[in-house]
Amino acid sequence: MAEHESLEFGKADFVLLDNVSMEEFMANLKLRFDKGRIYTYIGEVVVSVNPYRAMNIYGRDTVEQYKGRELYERPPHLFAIADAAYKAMKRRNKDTCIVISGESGAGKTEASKYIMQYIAAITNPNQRAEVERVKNMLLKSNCVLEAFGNAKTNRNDNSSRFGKYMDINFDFKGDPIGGHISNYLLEKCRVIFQQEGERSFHSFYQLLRGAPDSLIRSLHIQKDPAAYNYIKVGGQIKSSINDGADFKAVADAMKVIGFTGDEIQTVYKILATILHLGNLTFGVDGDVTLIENTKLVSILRELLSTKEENVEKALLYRTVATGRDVIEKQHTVQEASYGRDALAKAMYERLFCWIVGRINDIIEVKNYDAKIHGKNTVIGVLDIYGFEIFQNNSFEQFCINYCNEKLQQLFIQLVLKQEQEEYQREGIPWKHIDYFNNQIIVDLVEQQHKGIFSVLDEACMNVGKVTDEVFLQGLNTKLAKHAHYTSRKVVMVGADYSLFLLKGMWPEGKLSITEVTKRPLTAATLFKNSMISLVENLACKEPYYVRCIKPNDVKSPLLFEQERCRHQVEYLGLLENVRVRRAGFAYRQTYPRFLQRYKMISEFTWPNHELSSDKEAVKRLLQGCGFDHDVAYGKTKVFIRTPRTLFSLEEQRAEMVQRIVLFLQKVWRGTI
Ligand code: AOV
Ligand code: MG
Repeated sequence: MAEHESLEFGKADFVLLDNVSMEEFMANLKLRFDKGRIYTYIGEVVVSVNPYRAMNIYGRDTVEQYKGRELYERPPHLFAIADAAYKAMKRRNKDTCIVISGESGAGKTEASKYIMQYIAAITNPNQRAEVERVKNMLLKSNCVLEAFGNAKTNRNDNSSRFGKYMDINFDFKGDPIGGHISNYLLEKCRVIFQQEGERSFHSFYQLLRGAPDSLIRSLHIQKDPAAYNYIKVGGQIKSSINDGADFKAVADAMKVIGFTGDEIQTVYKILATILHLGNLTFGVDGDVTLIENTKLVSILRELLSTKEENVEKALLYRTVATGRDVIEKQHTVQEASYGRDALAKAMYERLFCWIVGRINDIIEVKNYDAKIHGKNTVIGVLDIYGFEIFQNNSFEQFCINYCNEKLQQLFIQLVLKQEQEEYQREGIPWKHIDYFNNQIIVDLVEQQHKGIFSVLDEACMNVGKVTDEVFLQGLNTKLAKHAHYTSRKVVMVGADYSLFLLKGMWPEGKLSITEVTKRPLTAATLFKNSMISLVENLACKEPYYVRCIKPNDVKSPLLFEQERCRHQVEYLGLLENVRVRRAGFAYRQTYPRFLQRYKMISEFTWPNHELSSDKEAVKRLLQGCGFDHDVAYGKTKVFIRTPRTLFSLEEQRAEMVQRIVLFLQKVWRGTI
C-alpha cells in the first residue's frame, strides 16, 4: 500500500478503510477523484477513474519516480503496476500479464498505452539500435490498429471495436525484442451501419479528410463523408478527433512498421472500394436484376484490377451446386443488396486481420533471434472492448459483454488463487472467504448443449446451413435459406481479383464446392473458442489488474456521478476484492525491506541488529511493539493483518524520524 501520501487525499489503498462498506469505499473514491488522485490500490490491483482531462502524471520525471520502486513506496499509479509486472518478469523469470477492464469509455485503451509507454521508457538503457527499433514498432502499431479498429460511439469518441491482446517479448537483459498481437472479433457490422450519433471506423474519415488530392482523384472519391451511404448512416460525421492529421500519422506509422508503399496504396484502394460499394444500387429490368450506377462498376473494376463483368457477376449472381452441376443463379434486388453489404463487411474484416497479421510478421521474434537472445519472457497487455448497452444491441454487444463476464470470472479466480498461493508458499494458514461468483452467467452463455451459444448454434443448424452472416444480421428466414451460399460467393469474388493483396486476404482462393459447402463454425462458436483460449493464456501468466471506472456519461472532468460509479464498483466486485484482501493480510513485505523502513523504531534493530536472521529481527521488533498477535511470519515475508498496526508502525517511525532530525539539528548548531 502506498504509505506516504497525505490523508487529505483519502486512503491510497482501499484496504486501509476503517470499515469496508460501500459508503466508505465510495466516499474515498470520490474524495480522491475530486483531489485529482485518479488511481487507488486494492492491494496490488489499481482502481482508476477516468479523469477526462490531460493529467500531468505520465512524463519522464514520473517514470523516474516509479522505476524499480516497490508498489507501496509511491502514490498509486499505472506505472507502479507496470513496474511490478516488469520486475516479476525480469527478476523471477515469470511471464506476466496486465489485464485492463471496465466499461466502455472507462479508460482502458489509454491505460494500455501508458503502460506500454512506461515499459518502453524504462528498458534499453544501453540504447541498442535493434531494441529501439522494436520499441518504436510496438508503440506505432497502436496508432494503426486504432485507425482501423476504433470508432466513435455514443459512449466513447475513440471506442475500441475489437479486442486486443499484445504480448511483448523480452530478452535476458529485460529489453523488448518483439511482440505479437491477437485480435478478437471486430465489430464489422459498423462498416455498413452506425446508430444515430455514431461513426464508422476512423480509417474511412481519415482517408477522405487527410488524403492528398492526387490520391483522392486516383481513388475516384470525394472528400465529403456525407457522399457515402455506408459512413453517413449515423449522422455524426464530425468528432473531436482530427482525421486529417491522423491520416498522416497513420501513414507514417505504417511506413515505420514496415508496410511497403504498394501495400499502403492497396489498403487505401480497399477502403475506397468499400465506400463505392455502399453507393451501388440495384434495380430490375423485366426479370433481370442490374446495377443502376454503371459508372461505379467501372471504378470498382479499376480499383480492384479486375474485369467489369467480374464485378457484375460477383454482385448479381450466386453459384449454386445442384447435384454434380454448378449453375449461376441471379439474385433478387434484395439478395444483391444483402450480398453487397456482406462483401463490404468481409472485405473490411479481412483487411483488418491482414493488417494485424502483417504487423505480427514484422514484430514477431524470429527463431534465430530467440536463439541469440536466449531466455525469452513475456508481458501481455489485454485491452478489450468494454461492457456496453446501446439502444439497439446486436450480436456484437452480446459477445462483447460475454467477453467482459469471462474476464471478471478470471479476475475472481486469479485474485483468490494468487492470494491462496502466496499464503501456501509462505506457509501461512488460509481461511476461505465468500464472494459473488459470476460463473453462473458465464455458464449460461457458454455451457455445452445448454448455453446460449449452443442453442444459437443449433438454431442455425435447424434452419439449414445458415451462416454466421445471417445470424448476425438477423435476416428473415426466407433469405436465410440461401445464405450459406454467401460464404462461397464471397470467396469467389475474392479469388477473382488480381490485386495481389486481396489474394493474400483470401488465402483459401478458389475452393472446391465440397469444401465450401462444409458448414463453417458459427461466429458464436469461433468467438467462444477464442475467449476460452485467451483465458487459458492469461491464466498461466502472473496477472496484474487495472480496474477502470467511468465517472459520468458526459465526458466531464468534474462530475463524479455517485450512482453510476457505485454500480461499477458493484459489478467489478471491488468491495469483495477489498474484503478478500483484508480477510487475509492487508500488508506483506519481505524481511529485509521491512527492516529497512522500520528498524529505527526498535532498540533491537537500530542501527543494525545482531540477531541470527532478518526474520528474527522483525519478530523481535514487532514483539517489542506489542503487535505480535496481529502478525504472521512467512518464509520470506512478514504479514500484517490489520491496517491499524501498520498505521501505528508508521506513526512511530514518523516520530522517530522527527526526533532524529531534531537531534541532528542540535548537533549542527553545536548545542550538543
Ligand atoms: P475504453 O478503452 O475503456 O473504452 P478509452 O481508454 O478510449 O476508454 O478512454 C476514453 C476517453 O477518456 C479517452 O479518449 C480520453 O479522452 C479519456 N481518458 C481516458 N483515460 C484518460 C487518462 N488517463 N487521462 C486523460 N484522459 C483519459 V471502449 O474501447 O469504448 O470499452 O470499447
Ligand atoms: Mg478501448
